[in-house]
Amino acid sequence: MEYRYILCETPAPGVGLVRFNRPQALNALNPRLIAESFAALADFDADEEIGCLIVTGNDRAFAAGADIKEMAERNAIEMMTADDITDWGAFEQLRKPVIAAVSGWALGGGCEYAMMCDFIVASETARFGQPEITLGIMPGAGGTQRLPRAIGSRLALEVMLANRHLKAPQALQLGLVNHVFPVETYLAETIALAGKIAAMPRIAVQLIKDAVRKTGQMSLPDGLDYEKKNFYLSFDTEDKREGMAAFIEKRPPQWRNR
Ligand code: DAK
Repeated sequence: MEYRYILCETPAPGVGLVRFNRPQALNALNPRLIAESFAALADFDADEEIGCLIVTGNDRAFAAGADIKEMAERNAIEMMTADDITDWGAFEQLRKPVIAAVSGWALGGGCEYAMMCDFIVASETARFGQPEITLGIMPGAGGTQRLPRAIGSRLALEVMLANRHLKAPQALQLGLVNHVFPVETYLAETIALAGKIAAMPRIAVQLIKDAVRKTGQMSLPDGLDYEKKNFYLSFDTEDKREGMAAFIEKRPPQWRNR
């Protein structure tokens, strides 16, 4: 696939970075941009050299939502049948961790995209919001489900009903984002963090991500069962043997990702 609205790079060993690149429209998410970003993430996910993924925008905007100009003339059936903000569920299939590096606007579908990622690193200028109500619609890519789970339903409702924006410091306090850094360094910090994750034994990384993502989908007993199966699986890796041998022999482990 040739990319028009995204850029891809590997800014550090093991790190695959996808950058939204429609700066003149504050990275408004049109169907092609979404499809391109999912395709690029899937490619990095399948790439043996890559251990951790980053999605970012630019300093002014992560993404100011789905493209309003493209949605303006659409009715319900057209939205439903166009299959155009493709299958956001495809994101769930990614096995490797995905970090959103967010600066500036993360509104509507932009906020939802960031929340789909495994976690978020923000710049001091990041602003999160779900302003769909001001357009006469409602969030449709996970906002009503993921935001309440992240910050509680009372505040999430105010964000969605009164178009309240969450600035970076509050997002940090609420646990919506993991870190806030100055705008000059947030991306470098995210890349460093992604590099650290990419240097961990990859099968264990994926088993952990897989188990944690089940938390919202299973009861605690089922989740504990699921965790235990992944835990036992991790004992069948070469990295388990290497990690424990390295500890006992007091030397750094040499991961083989097998
Ligand atoms: N769509 C299209 N263009 C956008 C845009 C958007 N969401 N946001 C900004 N732009 C464009 C502006 O039109 C402007 O273009 P020109 O007029 O220069 O051609 C350019 O980006 C710069 O924007 P502003 O001039 O407005 O910049 P300001 O700094 O003054 O304001 C702002 C920044 C972020 C406060 C403002 O641009 C704004 O309010 N933007 C709209 C935010 C918004 O309402 N977002 C929610 C969109 S609805 C789906 C699931 C989910 C969704 C869709 C489908 N399915 C399951 C199929 C999601 C829906 C949404 O996200």
